[in-house]
Amino acid sequence: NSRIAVVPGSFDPPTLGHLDVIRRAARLYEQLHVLVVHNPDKEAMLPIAQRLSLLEQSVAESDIDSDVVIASWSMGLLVDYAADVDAGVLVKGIRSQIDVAYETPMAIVNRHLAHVETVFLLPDPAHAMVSSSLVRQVAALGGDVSPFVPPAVARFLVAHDLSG
Ligand code: COD
Repeated sequence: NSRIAVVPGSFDPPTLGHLDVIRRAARLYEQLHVLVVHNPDKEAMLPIAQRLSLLEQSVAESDIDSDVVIASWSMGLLVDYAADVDAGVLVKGIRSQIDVAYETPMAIVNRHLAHVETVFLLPDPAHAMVSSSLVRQVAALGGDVSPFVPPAVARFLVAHDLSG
């Protein structure tokens, strides 16, 4: 179903760049699934349950008012989740040539595996340089992450002594 889309990511932690992609994808599709996927290539800062809770709060506190489901997936292929919820589209944000190089083979494999199309959204220039890894680094070194993350994430990082 091309009216149902999945926005997958590590969201460790969610950033304003993520929220921008979610906001714009929510305007394009009737139903959006924001999916926290464990990325085995990256060492995690936050447990999956915490990322889910921060995404819930961030979307609830934002101006996004459409049908957004927040879930996690560790049972196998991303396209298996898409099939479960009848989603025909994956939405990814593209910040740079590095993202293009990383995402292109995955998009092609996913189309072969399940006829799922991947749609790439270009970032809002205001948030184009923001990444979870940059936020983790600033937080670890005691910097102020509030310009880069939704208020709920900034509050959490400060409260847990992970920032500021
Ligand atoms: N502006 C715009 N977009 C952004 C920004 C920003 N500032 N920051 C991040 N994004 C985009 C990213 O490009 C990405 O599309 C999405 O937001 C999530 O980003 P991250 O960093 O949270 O997540 P990643 O890059 O670690 O994503 C990991 C996935 C698990 C989504 C990825 O590895 C994946 O699709 N895996 C599929 C597993 C699978 O089924 N494999 C087999 C077939 S390929």
